[in-house]
Amino acid sequence: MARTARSAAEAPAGVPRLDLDPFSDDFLRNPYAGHAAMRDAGPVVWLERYRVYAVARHQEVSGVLADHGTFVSSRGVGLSDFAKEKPWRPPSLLLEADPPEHTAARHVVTSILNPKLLRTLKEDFQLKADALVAEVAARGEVDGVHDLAERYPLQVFPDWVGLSREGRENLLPYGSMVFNTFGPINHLYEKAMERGSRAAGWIMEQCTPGNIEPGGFGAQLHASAAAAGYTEEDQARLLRSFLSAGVDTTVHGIGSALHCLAANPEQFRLLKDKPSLARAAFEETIRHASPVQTFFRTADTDTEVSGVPLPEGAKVLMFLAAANRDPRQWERPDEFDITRRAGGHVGFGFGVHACLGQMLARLEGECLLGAVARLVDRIELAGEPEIQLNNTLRGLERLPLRLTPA
Ligand code: HEM
Ligand code: OVM
Repeated sequence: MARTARSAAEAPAGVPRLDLDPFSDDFLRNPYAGHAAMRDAGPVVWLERYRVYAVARHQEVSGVLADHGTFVSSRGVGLSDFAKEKPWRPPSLLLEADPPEHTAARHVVTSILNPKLLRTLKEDFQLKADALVAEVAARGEVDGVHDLAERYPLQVFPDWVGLSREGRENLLPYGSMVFNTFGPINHLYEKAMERGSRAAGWIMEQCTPGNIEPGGFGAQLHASAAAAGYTEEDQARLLRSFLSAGVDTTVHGIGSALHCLAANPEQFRLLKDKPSLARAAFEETIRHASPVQTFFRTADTDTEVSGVPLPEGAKVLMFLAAANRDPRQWERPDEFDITRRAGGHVGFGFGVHACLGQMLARLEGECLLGAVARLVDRIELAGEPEIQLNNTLRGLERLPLRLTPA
């Protein structure tokens, strides 16, 4: 090895070192002190435990996201480096790909998933949200996670994709597994694998062209991919992305929104006075709660971030959630304020990999919160919320609520 070359796994000189474990139960339960410690230690820090670099300020997180040529996704967006370890499933053609292959796969999707198509969904999504919220509000004491945050996406999303009615209970365990596998092989990873592997068979079956309802998004995606020359196997892998990323994320987004509104009555009052704030309330939830907390990149060449040199092969952990509460970027970052301008948050990522489903996620959030604004008079916590631990996602397992119908 050349004298000056430093392997990616060695501790670098001059970079602040922290020994916190961002995938421990304690950290995942309350990540905010750890986020602040990383932001304040420097623009780039070294996490001893996993021998990775981390960025937690808004500027550096956005910078790494923007530089997709240096900080690649094709070596995996979790802790594992696909150049050194075999991925646990065939890599995503979207999330775990780089241009030009990634660009081609994005086009397959964006040619059918665009703002115009989404406008055609709005009426149906709103009717379903209104019916569900009216029914649940009449019951009084409910679990905001099970009765609203899970039920709504689990109704509208699989119908939109065109999945079979049977087996939909596999969607959440599969998503939970996928997001846990971006972290280290800890107890969360292992438990999720155990539960999710049973779901994986059903998921892959659903992804096979021909096994899906004609006319739905899934069938359109297959047609779009086939027209672009993708094999049946790759058509299935593209649809797999949507079944991986499309449910747990919105469940956690809606659950966190309900929690924030119950915990901040003055914000709920603002929303009730002006239900058209529903979309802004959901956006602020994504900033404030960041359902997707982290993703990694891998430096594909020797490089630097804000003057800190990084060697080829370095894994960089991007704390989207910490960037979304960086006081260098936001006023009163820890406050949930549905009237703030939350634009510029990185909760849906940024750059070429920015969330492909963000318009659908916003539509779900807007419809559900709009229904709550119009059909619920009071929303109160009726017990302690319980967090659901996941190596990548932040959200609730249980949210005891008392609802008073309007
Ligand atoms: C990508 C968050 C909902 C499909 C992403 C990324 C983030 C994210 C942070 C960027 C990944 C990266 O840079 O490596 C969220 C959040 C959601 C949400 C917070 C809900 C509140 C959805 C939904 C779908 C979806 C509903 C599907 C309908 C995808 C896909 C990608 C992606 C396919 C990969 C895009 C690419 O790599 O080019 N999402 N997402 N997401 N999301 Fe979402
Ligand atoms: C994918 C995928 C999986 C998980 C998350 C995600 C947030 C994408 O298979 O493409 O985006």
